Amino acid sequence: MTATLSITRQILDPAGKLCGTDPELSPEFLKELFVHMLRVRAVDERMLKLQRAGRIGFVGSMFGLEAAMIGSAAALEPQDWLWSGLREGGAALMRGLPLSEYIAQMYGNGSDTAKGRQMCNHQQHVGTHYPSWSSVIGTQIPHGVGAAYASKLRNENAVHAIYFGDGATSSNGFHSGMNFAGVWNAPAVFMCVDNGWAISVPSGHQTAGTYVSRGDAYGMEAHEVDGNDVLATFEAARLLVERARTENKPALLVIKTYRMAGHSSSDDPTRYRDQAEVDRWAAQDPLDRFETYLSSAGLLEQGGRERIYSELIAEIDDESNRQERAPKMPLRSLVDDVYADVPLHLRRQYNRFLEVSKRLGDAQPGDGAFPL
Ligand SMILES: Cc1ncc(C[n+]2csc(CCOP(=O)(O)OP(=O)(O)O)c2C)c(N)n1
Ligand SMILES: [Mg+2]
Repeated sequence: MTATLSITRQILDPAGKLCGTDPELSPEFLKELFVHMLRVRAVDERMLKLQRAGRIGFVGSMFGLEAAMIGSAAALEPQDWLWSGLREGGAALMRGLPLSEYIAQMYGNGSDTAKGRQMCNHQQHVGTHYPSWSSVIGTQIPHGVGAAYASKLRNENAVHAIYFGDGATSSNGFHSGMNFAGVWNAPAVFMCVDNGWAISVPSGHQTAGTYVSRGDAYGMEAHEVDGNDVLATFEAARLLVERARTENKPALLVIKTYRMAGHSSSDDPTRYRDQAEVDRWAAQDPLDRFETYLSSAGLLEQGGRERIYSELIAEIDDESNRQERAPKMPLRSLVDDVYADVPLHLRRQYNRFLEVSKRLGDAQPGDGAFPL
């Protein structure tokens, strides 16, 4: 029987002071973590503004979750996989999803690698092992476990980090995925991002027990960390990821944090939660906490955060402008990729659609080349 790992719930207290063992990470790595966290916030802020301005369709906010996603995903190696729940786009950017592809997907334009077939804000990236994710809660969990088992059989030395929210712990996928991972000893780390809410359902309503106790139920080690503490989250994820890699031991990490904004750009959280609760969590802001720590360690100069933030915003604005001007996806992509020869009923539908788009002035140059 392997010994339980020694994992601390908190390393930085909400005031940014060291309260656990210093993980002694290099100054470069610490600064990188901070920039990645700031990028998440900057992307979030800009995408929400674009959505409010009617330029893009939908945004699932990452506000408040910066330490949870960056800290945990920073523990992954390039050969590892990240199976997204709903809000790990910022972690994907850190792992190499190009900002241009991220924003192209937001616009669903001609550069979108999903060809506009996914819902807005549902990115994917082959190069960094970031599979396209589904809005259907919990479906990524058994997919990730199956892929983790395949990696084990192929000796790929890859760990699969499977992200999901507190709400997803009530899905079939969660239970069957955890069970198979335990039975198969799959190299999977289950990242349960408990952000307080599943749309309007508080996280305390998903189970009469605790999330961390679910590990026991499926024969795997489980820990809870303060998800607003990037150092504690990173350290915990690092230990569990390395054990999964070296011993094929799955594990559950409950990352306790708070979704500061609405569930999505379509939600109004003031209808179901108190401002006092939001204010309590604002006082634990993961970026403020880490900024204080870095400043006191002499790793961030005065005004450093503002400087980095405005550089990130400039880069995002520049890319958003480019993607807004990019050509649209050709209409014929509607009937591409499924049949070698487009069948008659789809040709008819396509031709009717082409007529409508011509009438509305939406047809792109070249679209007319395809009436069949
Ligand atoms: C199977 C299924 N049921 C319901 C929904 C509607 N739905 C979308 S997101 C969501 C809540 C998800 O909460 P959680 O897992 O905590 O993730 P979070 O949004 O907090 O990141 C629900 C119920 C869905 N998409 N899929
Ligand atoms: Mg949630």
